[in-house]
Amino acid sequence: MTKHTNKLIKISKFLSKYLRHTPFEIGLNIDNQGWVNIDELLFICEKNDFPITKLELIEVVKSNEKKRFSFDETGTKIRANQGHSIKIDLNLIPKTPPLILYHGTTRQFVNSILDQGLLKMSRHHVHLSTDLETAKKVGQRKGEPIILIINSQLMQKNGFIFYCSDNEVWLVDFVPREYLTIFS
Ligand code: HQG
Repeated sequence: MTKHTNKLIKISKFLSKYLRHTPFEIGLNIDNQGWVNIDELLFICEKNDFPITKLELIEVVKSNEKKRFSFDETGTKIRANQGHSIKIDLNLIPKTPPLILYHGTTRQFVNSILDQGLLKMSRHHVHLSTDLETAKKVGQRKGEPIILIINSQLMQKNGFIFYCSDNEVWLVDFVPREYLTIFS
């Protein structure tokens, strides 16, 4: 991995932490829709011994493989597209999901999930994907991956509301166990 790629990954991790979870830890002002002023962010990064240039920030937003971040239409603010644990309102609009969705998890959680259903834990929503590959990658982060199939069509029919973030992550409050099947 080149030094440059390595830096971009570090920036992405830094932004994920502070734009989703702990902005106040470094004194970052975040509005109720998750937006942070870019100049203020760059200033605060510098103050916290993590200097970033505007060009690097633009490159991270553009090249991020999961499109984790967006600039606003004025180009003066940035936010994470999903994954927050702090209370913000992304103004998500309910959307009809595909017939099925996937959730990647780890073997150690499976019994509990099949018992309690899928819970959002510390995030705002349960995160689901349209493709197996993404689910597998998510599951692999914490151990042996297990993929669950969610009968999203039936859930929607039964009144559950689905949202889709700007970076195509499907979101729902809760998935009761009766809508879950183990894929692998
Ligand atoms: C598990 C990454 C026991 C759930 C990814 C997961 C994703 C249960 C963990 C995004 C449970 C929560 C989110 C239950 C759920 N009993 N365990 N009843 N219900 N769980 O990190 O979905 O790279 O909050 O299976 O790509 O893993 O950060 O959620 O393992 O899109 O952009 O509880 O984070 O995106 O873990 O990952 P997380 P997640 P980024």
